[in-house]
Amino acid sequence: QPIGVIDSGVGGLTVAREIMRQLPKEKIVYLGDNQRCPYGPRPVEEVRQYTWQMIHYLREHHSIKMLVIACNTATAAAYEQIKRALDIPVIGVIRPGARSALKVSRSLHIGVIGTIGTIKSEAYQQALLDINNEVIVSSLACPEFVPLVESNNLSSLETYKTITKRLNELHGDENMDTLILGCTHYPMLRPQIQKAMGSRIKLIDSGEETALEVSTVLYHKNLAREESSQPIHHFYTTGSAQMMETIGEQLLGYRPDVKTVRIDQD
Ligand code: DGN
Repeated sequence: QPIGVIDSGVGGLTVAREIMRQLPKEKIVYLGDNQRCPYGPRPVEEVRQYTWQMIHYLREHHSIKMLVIACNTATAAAYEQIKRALDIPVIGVIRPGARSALKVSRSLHIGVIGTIGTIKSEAYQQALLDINNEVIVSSLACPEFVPLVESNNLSSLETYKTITKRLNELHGDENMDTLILGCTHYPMLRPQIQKAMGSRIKLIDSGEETALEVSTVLYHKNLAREESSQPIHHFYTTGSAQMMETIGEQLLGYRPDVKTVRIDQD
C-alpha cells in the first residue's frame, strides 16, 4: 500500500523527495492541485474543501495506508479535522517544521515565511510555543513566491529581486537566527532565500523532519513496506502534467510520469 502525499501544486514534491530518500522502499502516490494553486490567498473553507477532494480522489483510486499533507496552507486549515475523520495516520508539515527549527535556533528568535493563509492562521507560532514558550516569532507572508515556483521561474534575476524585496521586511529582527520555510514550495527557492537573508540565518525545510515522522509512525504502527522490489511511484496533477514533469525532474533526479486528473466532480 502506498503513502498518499498531497499539495496544492508542486511544492509537496520537496517532501516526497525526502520520504523517498529516507524510506526508499516506500511507494508514494502524489497529487498536486496545480490547477487551483495557489491555495494561500483562498478562504479557509475553500482550502478545506479542495483538500478533501484531493483526499477522496486518492482514497478512491489507491488504498493509501497513510496521508501526508505536504502543504502548510492545507495543514493549517484542515489538519485537525482530517486527522479526526480518517482511519489512517495523517501527518502534516507544521509541527515537524517547528520541531526542526527549535533544534537549531540558539537565540530562540525564529522567523516564519509562508502563504497568507499559513501566516494568518498563526499555526507555526502556536506549534513553536507549544514546544517552548520562550520563543519569539517573526512571521511574514510572501504571496509572490509560490507563483514563481509554479511557473518554474526559479533562478532569474527578477525572482531574486522579488525575494529580496519581500524578505527585507524581516531585516529589522537582529536576533533572529533561524527562518522556517513555512511553505513546501520555498525549498525550491532556497539558494535565493539564503542569499537574501545572509549566511548567518539557518533555513529550515520541514521536509526532512516530516519524513522522519513518517518513518517513526510507519514503524510504530507496523505499516512499513516489507517487499524489497523497487517501488513505483505515481504522480497526478489537476493541471499541466508536463509542467510537473519538468519541475519534478529537477527535483527528483528522474523525470516522473505525471497524469492529469479531475478531482472536483463530487
Ligand atoms: N505549498 C503550499 C504550502 O506549503 O503552503 C502552498 C502553496 C500555495 O497554495 N500557495
